[in-house]
Amino acid sequence: MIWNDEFETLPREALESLQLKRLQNVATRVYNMVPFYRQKFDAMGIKPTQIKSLKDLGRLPFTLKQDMRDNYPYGLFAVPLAQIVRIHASSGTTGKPTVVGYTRRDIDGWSELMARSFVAAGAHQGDVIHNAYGYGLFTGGLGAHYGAETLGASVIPMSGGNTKKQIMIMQDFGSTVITCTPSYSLYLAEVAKEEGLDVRNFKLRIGILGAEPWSESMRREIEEKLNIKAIDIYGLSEILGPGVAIECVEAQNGLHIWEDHFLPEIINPETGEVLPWGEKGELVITTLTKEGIPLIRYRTRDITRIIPEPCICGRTHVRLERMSGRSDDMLIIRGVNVFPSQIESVLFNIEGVEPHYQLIVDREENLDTLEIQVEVNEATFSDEIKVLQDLSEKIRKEIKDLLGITCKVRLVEPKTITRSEGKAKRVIDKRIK
Ligand code: DLL
Repeated sequence: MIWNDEFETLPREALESLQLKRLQNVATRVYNMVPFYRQKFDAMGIKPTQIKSLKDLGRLPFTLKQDMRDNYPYGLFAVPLAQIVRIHASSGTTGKPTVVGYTRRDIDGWSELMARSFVAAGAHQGDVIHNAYGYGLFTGGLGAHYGAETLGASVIPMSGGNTKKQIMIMQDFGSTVITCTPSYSLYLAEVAKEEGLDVRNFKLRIGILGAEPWSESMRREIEEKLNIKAIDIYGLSEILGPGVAIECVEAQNGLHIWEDHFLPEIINPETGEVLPWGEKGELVITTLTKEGIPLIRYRTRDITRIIPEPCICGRTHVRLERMSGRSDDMLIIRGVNVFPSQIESVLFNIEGVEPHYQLIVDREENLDTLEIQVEVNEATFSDEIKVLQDLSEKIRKEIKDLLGITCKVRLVEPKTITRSEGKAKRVIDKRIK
């Protein structure tokens, strides 16, 4: 099923000419309305009228998260505040939040993209969508909510937290779709089990999971534990919120980015050089239709590649490979680049290990150290010491083989690692004071 047949299956040529028209339009708007962009364009000696083909995108300036901070709170808005009907913000770890504003048309556009995303994930009218993304400044809750209503499904605005109640509602209300972070979906299953319930027997069919990096092995774990199809959804507040890209249920392999609204590029994060499609690097997105806060070549810091091959679902929009993580989450341990998701895929393929872990990075006598704390299941935990020793040795060896780094493994008792209701915190880097 496709929500917007006309746009989702546009032949490549028509899609690209639409993109060019929209790019020219957005460049003109930001040049006229946002002093930050006018200065940047002028400094680079480029006028919006000089954009003649999509290749000219490369002549436009990048936008960084820092630029949003520098223009806090409304400096990058391209319309007067009187036309903004919604404001969201992403908390970030340091300093002021990044603020985004939506016009009425932006909200309509976002709702449509979320409706498209739900349908791509296999949801439809008649579904009961249990929305456990947080409502508030975070875009997850309201973004999914409006999309679910636009789709015509019945949405339960649960928000995050209150896990036992979530489970009761999910069971009693017959929720068929769950929207939350992947880590929270596993937590829900775990708490249900403690309550003597098996989520596998609920009516849930689909999980639309995102807002944090996760691995293919974690997907298998979720699909098994909840008896659902787990679909990866990607987005970020700066660009839209949830619904920038999503996997289709037909292929479950790569996330279609809605190219009539977003222009993706992949760059080398070190040099800023644009890489050919298919190569891995940092995702850069230009918004083509947003009015409130259009962004030119926004550097997402997320690492992925573009999959240009056509998809079996019939959508013509390219796919992004599952995010490997953020370039700023990438750990450099004794010079080796490591993404937490790589460690996750090792852990989740090992028998006896539970899908809850944390990575502690530190420095001892000028040498980086990595400790992996991972929970083991009850049965394994009460096993003999020898069994536990063999298990941690196995993990250590597999990490060494895959990533070439030596680590310390600490097997911990079930349920000792803090559970998150939103984005999981996987890394504690003690080197950063
Ligand atoms: O997390 C929006 C969202 C809500 C997406 C609900 C999906 C579902 P922010 O809080 O601004 O917005 O965080 C955006 O989260 O740059 C990525 O690093 C990460 N992220 C989001 N989705 C995925 C995903 C929302 N599917 C940041 N896989 C992004 C990996 C993801 N990382």
